[in-house]
Amino acid sequence: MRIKISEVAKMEKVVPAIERLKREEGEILLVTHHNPDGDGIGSMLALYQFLKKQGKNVRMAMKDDLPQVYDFLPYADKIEKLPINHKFNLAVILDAAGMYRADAPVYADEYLRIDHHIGGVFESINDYVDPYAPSTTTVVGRLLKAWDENLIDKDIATCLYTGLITDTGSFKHNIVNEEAFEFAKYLVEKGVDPSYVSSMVFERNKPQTLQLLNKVLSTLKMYEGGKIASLTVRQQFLQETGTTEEDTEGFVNFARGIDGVEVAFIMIEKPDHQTWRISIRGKGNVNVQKVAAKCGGGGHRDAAGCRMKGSEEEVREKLIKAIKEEMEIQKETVKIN
Ligand SMILES: [Mn+2]
Repeated sequence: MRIKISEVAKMEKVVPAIERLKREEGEILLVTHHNPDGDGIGSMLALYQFLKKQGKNVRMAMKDDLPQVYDFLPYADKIEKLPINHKFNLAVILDAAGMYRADAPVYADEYLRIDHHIGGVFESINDYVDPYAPSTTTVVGRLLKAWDENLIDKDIATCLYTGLITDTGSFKHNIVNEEAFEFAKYLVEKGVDPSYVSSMVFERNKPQTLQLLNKVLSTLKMYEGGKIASLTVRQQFLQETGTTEEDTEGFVNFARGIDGVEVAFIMIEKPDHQTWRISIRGKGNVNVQKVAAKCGGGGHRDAAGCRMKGSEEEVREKLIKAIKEEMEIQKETVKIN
């Protein structure tokens, strides 16, 4: 099911999330998930600027450092580090299945979730979550438009657009719908320069990142007659090339892009040598959100992730087993239909 732009346009003007933010006279903290991406950061920065214009007392924070590719975004230098040893009146978690995804304590009287992930934690009756939205910035965009469209300027639009292109893989993923393009058009009308944003986000690789990619591509393994592809990032690769986990962003797409591959994943070894961060990508046939959920993670139909403990071989085997199970379920569903 895809949400039609006409349905969005009809969205009621009284939105609980907006009403809650309007009412808040105290201190507001905006946060996003750890290992932050363009959608989480873009959502936070856009809402921050808008709330400032509304005269609100607002701050932003996240657990990790700002990935360098987002340093061009307006007000990115204002993002603080979690945890903040202070109790806020209201804390808003953006682009995450719950406050727990901040991966650090967040102290507030009340919590609010604005997001587009499937399922997740109910933080308050004012939560605004739409799993059919192409990005959290699309959800934030709807809120800001319904609140006061005139306050959306080029800076806010640029932050919203960044989330839109990063979460949709530049309009390539299954989550892309009519609203994604309508929203992009709207943001360009507000002054966004699409070519500038794309080159800032996607074309600032360091030579070392390509050296790392070279090593990671050599770990490619194929399973199930070429339907599953895996890549591995070992700590040793990062050390040898002087890179960090952040530099592996997008690598999984090389495996996803192989002809015949239905599910691709990348396993990234953490410094403790026993924890792995896994990103799983699908092409529409297999629901990778369900695969990630089996391993304690979450995400979307075509892009999901989880964390697992164990040796490289153990973790890879568990993942392949979970993917094969989901492929079987898919086959059964096709037969019934
Ligand atoms: Mn997102």
